[in-house]
Amino acid sequence: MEEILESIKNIAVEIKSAIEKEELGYANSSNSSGEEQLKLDVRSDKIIEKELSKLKNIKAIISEEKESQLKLNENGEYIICYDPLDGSSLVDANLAVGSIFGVYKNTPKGENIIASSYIIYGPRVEIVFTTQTTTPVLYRLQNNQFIRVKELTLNSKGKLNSPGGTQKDWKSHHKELIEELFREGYRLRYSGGMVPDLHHILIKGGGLFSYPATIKNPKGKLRQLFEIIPFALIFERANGKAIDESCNRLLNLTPTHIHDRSSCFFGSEYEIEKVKEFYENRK
Ligand code: AHM
Ligand code: MG
Repeated sequence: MEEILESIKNIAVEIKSAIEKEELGYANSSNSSGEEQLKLDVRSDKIIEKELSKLKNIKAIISEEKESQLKLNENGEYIICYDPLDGSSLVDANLAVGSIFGVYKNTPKGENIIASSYIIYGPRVEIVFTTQTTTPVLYRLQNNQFIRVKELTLNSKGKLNSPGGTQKDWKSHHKELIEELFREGYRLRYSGGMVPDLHHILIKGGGLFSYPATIKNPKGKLRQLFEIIPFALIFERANGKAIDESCNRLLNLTPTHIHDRSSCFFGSEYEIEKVKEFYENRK
């Protein structure tokens, strides 16, 4: 695991530099979900592929920006699924973006994730890394090296409400859930980047991030292997909870295709109980 963390540190430095120096704009290609790729998506994907290819322990990598898996070492132990630059369309607005990694043993699915990590490129560059048995640790880039800052744990109740998706497409019970949290005094904190929005909740000690199934996107928007399952491990290891609209643990998700999506709710204990109140027996 140390090796993978070291590799993620190198990736963070290289992608940060690409974000600062490289030209924005489209790459004239689209990914397998049919979304137009930005030059920075392609560049970040190449940086991660190059760094992870150096590790003998990696059997294959699966990227949000690639159609299928890329085999690396026949005898490797791990499969790493990653989103190279999540929220890349926010770079032109100079908002924070991130990279997300899930380390899987055998078939990539919720119960096989053994470690996960994300990098946040904001005013500062930081990494959060966790394994199946440890508490997530925050590292910060200072003077060209990453220093360990602290462990991240959530309180049983938070104050932030981070509701994703287009509001006009929300189902009525979802709208009621979000309104109930505001009535209880929760504050709106939504940047449109999954990494900074979830990081915000982790740093402030609690709250709810939701990206529901909507009328337009009946399976939600966010991808199971690259985005949802890695964050589910981080939230559970930080004493939080992570469930889908059927109120099942996101760590029980088994995708049938590598680019499968799911509804998702990440939060501390109190907010996830609220989700259950509004979602149980209603879809
Ligand atoms: P991307 O992987 O194409 O960048 O999309 C994922 C992003 C997430 O970071 C964020 O939570 C979500 O899309 C925001 O979607 P919306 O604008 O519909 O709220
Ligand atoms: Mg993404």
